[in-house]
Amino acid sequence: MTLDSSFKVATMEGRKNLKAKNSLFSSQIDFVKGVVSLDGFPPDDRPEVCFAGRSNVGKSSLLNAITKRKSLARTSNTPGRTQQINYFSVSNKLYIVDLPGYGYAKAPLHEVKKWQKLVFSYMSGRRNLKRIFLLIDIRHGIKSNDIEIMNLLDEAAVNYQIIFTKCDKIKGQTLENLVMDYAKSLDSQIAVYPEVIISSAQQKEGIEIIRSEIEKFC
Ligand SMILES: Nc1nc2c(ncn2[C@@H]2O[C@H](COP(=O)(O)OP(=O)(O)OP(=O)(O)O)[C@@H](O)[C@H]2O)c(=O)[nH]1
Ligand SMILES: [Mg+2]
Repeated sequence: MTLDSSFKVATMEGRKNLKAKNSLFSSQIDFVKGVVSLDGFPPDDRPEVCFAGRSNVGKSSLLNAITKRKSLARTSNTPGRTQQINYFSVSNKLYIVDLPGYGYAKAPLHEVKKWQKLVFSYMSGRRNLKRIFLLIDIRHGIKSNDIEIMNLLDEAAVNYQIIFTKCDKIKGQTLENLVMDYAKSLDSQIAVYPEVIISSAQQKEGIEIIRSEIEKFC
Protein backbone atom coordinates (compact mmCIF):
# COMPACT_ATOMS: atom_id res chain seq x y z
CA MET A 1 0.00 0.00 0.00
CA THR A 2 1.44 3.40 -1.00
CA LEU A 3 0.54 6.28 1.25
CA ASP A 4 0.25 9.86 0.06
CA SER A 5 2.30 11.12 3.01
CA SER A 6 5.71 10.59 4.59
CA PHE A 7 4.51 7.33 6.15
CA LYS A 8 5.00 3.77 5.00
CA VAL A 9 2.93 0.76 5.85
CA ALA A 10 5.18 -1.82 7.50
CA THR A 11 5.47 -5.11 5.61
CA MET A 12 7.37 -8.35 6.20
CA GLU A 13 9.65 -7.58 3.26
CA GLY A 14 13.23 -7.25 4.40
CA ARG A 15 12.31 -8.91 7.67
CA LYS A 16 12.45 -12.47 6.37
CA ASN A 17 15.58 -13.24 8.36
CA LEU A 18 13.79 -11.99 11.44
CA LYS A 19 10.84 -14.26 10.83
CA ALA A 20 12.86 -17.29 11.81
CA LYS A 21 13.95 -15.56 14.97
CA ASN A 22 10.41 -15.05 16.19
CA SER A 23 11.30 -17.73 18.74
CA LEU A 24 11.66 -15.10 21.47
CA PHE A 25 7.90 -15.27 21.88
CA SER A 26 7.89 -19.06 22.10
CA SER A 27 10.01 -18.86 25.20
CA GLN A 28 8.98 -18.23 28.79
CA ILE A 29 6.61 -15.30 29.27
CA ASP A 30 5.44 -14.38 32.74
CA PHE A 31 3.26 -11.80 34.36
CA VAL A 32 5.57 -9.79 36.64
CA LYS A 33 3.32 -7.26 38.36
CA GLY A 34 0.60 -4.65 38.03
CA VAL A 35 1.95 -1.20 38.82
CA VAL A 36 -0.36 1.38 40.40
CA SER A 37 2.09 4.01 41.65
CA LEU A 38 5.39 5.61 40.67
CA ASP A 39 7.34 3.66 43.28
CA GLY A 40 6.00 0.32 42.03
CA PHE A 41 7.95 -0.08 38.78
CA PRO A 42 10.37 -2.99 38.35
CA PRO A 43 14.06 -2.07 37.88
CA ASP A 44 14.79 -0.55 34.45
CA ASP A 45 17.49 -3.12 33.77
CA ARG A 46 16.28 -4.40 30.37
CA PRO A 47 14.59 -3.00 27.27
CA GLU A 48 10.84 -2.59 27.34
CA VAL A 49 8.01 -1.71 24.96
CA CYS A 50 4.43 -0.80 25.81
CA PHE A 51 0.97 -0.85 24.28
CA ALA A 52 -0.98 2.36 24.73
CA GLY A 53 -4.27 3.61 23.33
CA ARG A 54 -7.90 4.38 24.02
CA SER A 55 -9.96 1.93 26.03
CA ASN A 56 -11.10 -1.07 24.04
CA VAL A 57 -8.79 -0.57 21.04
CA GLY A 58 -7.41 -4.07 21.59
CA LYS A 59 -4.15 -3.56 23.52
CA SER A 60 -4.46 -6.66 25.69
CA SER A 61 -5.69 -8.78 22.77
CA LEU A 62 -2.70 -7.75 20.66
CA LEU A 63 -0.33 -8.56 23.51
CA ASN A 64 -1.86 -12.04 23.74
CA ALA A 65 -1.53 -12.55 19.97
CA ILE A 66 2.10 -11.45 19.98
CA THR A 67 3.03 -13.66 22.89
CA LYS A 68 1.02 -16.59 21.45
CA ARG A 69 -0.98 -16.83 24.67
CA LYS A 70 -4.76 -16.89 24.79
CA SER A 71 -5.26 -15.05 28.04
CA LEU A 72 -1.96 -13.77 29.37
CA ALA A 73 -3.43 -10.28 29.45
CA ARG A 74 -7.10 -10.02 30.38
CA THR A 75 -9.34 -8.73 27.63
CA SER A 76 -12.96 -7.66 27.76
CA ASN A 77 -15.88 -6.27 25.83
CA THR A 78 -16.22 -3.72 28.59
CA PRO A 79 -13.90 -0.74 28.16
CA GLY A 80 -11.63 -0.11 31.13
CA ARG A 81 -10.72 -3.77 31.74
CA THR A 82 -7.00 -3.08 32.26
CA GLN A 83 -6.59 -0.80 35.26
CA GLN A 84 -2.91 -1.18 36.10
CA ILE A 85 0.36 -0.91 34.24
CA ASN A 86 0.83 -4.62 33.69
CA TYR A 87 4.37 -5.92 33.26
CA PHE A 88 5.18 -9.13 31.39
CA SER A 89 8.67 -10.56 31.20
CA VAL A 90 9.74 -12.22 27.96
CA SER A 91 12.47 -14.77 28.51
CA ASN A 92 13.98 -12.51 31.20
CA LYS A 93 15.29 -10.36 28.34
CA LEU A 94 12.56 -7.81 27.78
CA TYR A 95 9.44 -6.34 29.35
CA ILE A 96 6.21 -5.94 27.45
CA VAL A 97 3.84 -3.56 29.17
CA ASP A 98 0.05 -3.45 28.82
CA LEU A 99 -1.30 -0.03 29.76
CA PRO A 100 -4.80 0.87 30.90
CA GLY A 101 -6.75 2.59 28.12
CA TYR A 102 -7.58 6.28 28.09
CA GLY A 103 -10.84 7.96 27.11
CA TYR A 104 -13.04 5.73 29.21
CA ALA A 105 -15.71 8.23 30.19
CA LYS A 106 -17.48 6.04 32.75
CA ALA A 107 -14.56 5.77 35.18
CA PRO A 108 -14.66 8.26 38.08
CA LEU A 109 -12.79 11.47 37.16
CA HIS A 110 -10.34 11.29 40.08
CA GLU A 111 -9.40 7.74 39.03
CA VAL A 112 -8.89 8.82 35.43
CA LYS A 113 -6.69 11.75 36.49
CA LYS A 114 -4.64 9.54 38.81
CA TRP A 115 -3.80 6.93 36.21
CA GLN A 116 -3.30 9.49 33.43
CA LYS A 117 -0.65 11.15 35.57
CA LEU A 118 0.98 7.78 36.29
CA VAL A 119 0.83 6.58 32.69
CA PHE A 120 2.18 9.82 31.30
CA SER A 121 5.03 9.97 33.83
CA TYR A 122 5.79 6.41 32.82
CA MET A 123 5.68 7.03 29.06
CA SER A 124 7.72 10.23 29.19
CA GLY A 125 10.25 9.25 31.84
CA ARG A 126 10.98 5.53 31.68
CA ARG A 127 14.64 5.31 30.69
CA ASN A 128 14.56 1.80 29.15
CA LEU A 129 11.27 2.26 27.23
CA LYS A 130 12.35 1.62 23.65
CA ARG A 131 9.07 2.12 21.89
CA ILE A 132 5.48 3.00 22.61
CA PHE A 133 3.04 1.25 20.32
CA LEU A 134 0.08 3.60 20.10
CA LEU A 135 -2.98 1.63 19.03
CA ILE A 136 -5.80 3.14 17.01
CA ASP A 137 -9.01 1.23 16.30
CA ILE A 138 -9.29 1.43 12.49
CA ARG A 139 -13.07 1.84 12.70
CA HIS A 140 -12.92 4.85 15.01
CA GLY A 141 -9.77 6.58 13.76
CA ILE A 142 -7.62 9.16 15.52
CA LYS A 143 -9.53 11.01 18.26
CA SER A 144 -8.75 14.19 20.15
CA ASN A 145 -7.37 12.30 23.16
CA ASP A 146 -5.03 10.36 20.85
CA ILE A 147 -3.74 13.65 19.49
CA GLU A 148 -3.37 14.98 23.05
CA ILE A 149 -1.18 11.98 23.97
CA MET A 150 0.82 12.28 20.73
CA ASN A 151 1.45 15.98 21.39
CA LEU A 152 2.66 15.21 24.90
CA LEU A 153 4.98 12.50 23.55
CA ASP A 154 6.22 14.89 20.83
CA GLU A 155 7.07 17.44 23.53
CA ALA A 156 8.81 14.80 25.64
CA ALA A 157 10.65 13.54 22.50
CA VAL A 158 9.49 9.97 23.07
CA ASN A 159 9.27 7.68 20.05
CA TYR A 160 5.90 6.09 19.29
CA GLN A 161 4.62 3.89 16.49
CA ILE A 162 1.03 3.73 15.32
CA ILE A 163 -0.68 0.35 15.05
CA PHE A 164 -4.13 0.26 13.47
CA THR A 165 -6.14 -2.50 15.16
CA LYS A 166 -9.18 -4.65 14.34
CA CYS A 167 -8.49 -4.43 10.61
CA ASP A 168 -10.53 -7.61 10.08
CA LYS A 169 -13.56 -5.34 10.53
CA ILE A 170 -12.78 -3.33 7.37
CA LYS A 171 -12.21 -4.73 3.92
CA GLY A 172 -10.03 -3.99 0.89
CA GLN A 173 -10.10 -0.53 -0.62
CA THR A 174 -11.95 0.98 2.34
CA LEU A 175 -9.11 -0.16 4.61
CA GLU A 176 -6.53 1.41 2.29
CA ASN A 177 -8.45 4.69 2.13
CA LEU A 178 -8.82 4.87 5.88
CA VAL A 179 -5.13 4.16 6.51
CA MET A 180 -4.21 6.78 3.90
CA ASP A 181 -6.42 9.43 5.51
CA TYR A 182 -5.19 8.70 9.02
CA ALA A 183 -1.55 8.64 7.94
CA LYS A 184 -1.96 12.09 6.37
CA SER A 185 -3.24 13.46 9.63
CA LEU A 186 -0.10 12.16 11.39
CA ASP A 187 2.21 14.21 9.19
CA SER A 188 2.42 17.05 11.70
CA GLN A 189 3.39 14.83 14.65
CA ILE A 190 7.09 15.00 15.43
CA ALA A 191 8.13 11.91 17.39
CA VAL A 192 5.98 9.42 15.49
CA TYR A 193 7.80 6.49 13.85
CA PRO A 194 7.47 6.78 10.05
CA GLU A 195 5.99 3.30 9.57
CA VAL A 196 2.46 2.37 10.53
CA ILE A 197 1.37 -1.20 11.20
CA ILE A 198 -1.96 -2.69 10.15
CA SER A 199 -3.06 -5.43 12.52
CA SER A 200 -5.77 -7.80 13.60
CA ALA A 201 -5.37 -9.80 16.79
CA GLN A 202 -8.31 -11.91 15.70
CA GLN A 203 -6.98 -12.80 12.23
CA LYS A 204 -3.33 -12.70 13.39
CA GLU A 205 -2.44 -9.99 10.89
CA GLY A 206 0.57 -7.76 11.42
CA ILE A 207 1.62 -9.88 14.38
CA GLU A 208 4.96 -11.02 12.96
CA ILE A 209 5.80 -7.46 12.02
CA ILE A 210 5.20 -6.29 15.57
CA ARG A 211 7.23 -9.20 16.92
CA SER A 212 10.13 -8.33 14.64
CA GLU A 213 9.95 -4.66 15.69
CA ILE A 214 10.13 -5.75 19.33
CA GLU A 215 12.95 -8.22 18.73
CA LYS A 216 15.14 -5.39 17.43
CA PHE A 217 15.48 -4.23 21.01
CA CYS A 218 16.80 -7.50 22.39
N1 LIG B 1 -12.77 -7.96 15.55
C1 LIG B 1 -11.76 -7.80 16.39
N2 LIG B 1 -12.00 -7.58 17.70
C2 LIG B 1 -10.94 -7.39 18.52
C3 LIG B 1 -9.60 -7.40 18.03
N3 LIG B 1 -8.78 -7.15 19.07
C4 LIG B 1 -9.57 -6.99 20.15
N4 LIG B 1 -10.87 -7.14 19.84
C5 LIG B 1 -12.02 -7.04 20.76
O1 LIG B 1 -12.07 -5.74 21.32
C6 LIG B 1 -12.48 -5.78 22.68
C7 LIG B 1 -11.46 -5.07 23.55
O2 LIG B 1 -10.26 -5.77 23.52
P1 LIG B 1 -9.14 -5.58 24.65
O3 LIG B 1 -7.93 -6.29 24.15
O4 LIG B 1 -9.65 -5.94 26.00
O5 LIG B 1 -8.93 -3.99 24.57
P2 LIG B 1 -8.00 -3.05 25.48
O6 LIG B 1 -7.47 -1.99 24.59
O7 LIG B 1 -7.00 -3.88 26.22
O8 LIG B 1 -9.09 -2.44 26.49
P3 LIG B 1 -8.85 -1.74 27.94
O9 LIG B 1 -7.99 -2.66 28.76
O10 LIG B 1 -10.23 -1.60 28.45
O11 LIG B 1 -8.21 -0.43 27.67
C8 LIG B 1 -12.66 -7.27 23.03
O12 LIG B 1 -14.02 -7.60 22.89
C9 LIG B 1 -11.83 -7.98 21.95
O13 LIG B 1 -12.29 -9.28 21.65
C10 LIG B 1 -9.39 -7.67 16.63
O14 LIG B 1 -8.27 -7.71 16.10
N5 LIG B 1 -10.50 -7.84 15.87
MG1 LIG C 1 -6.63 -4.05 28.22
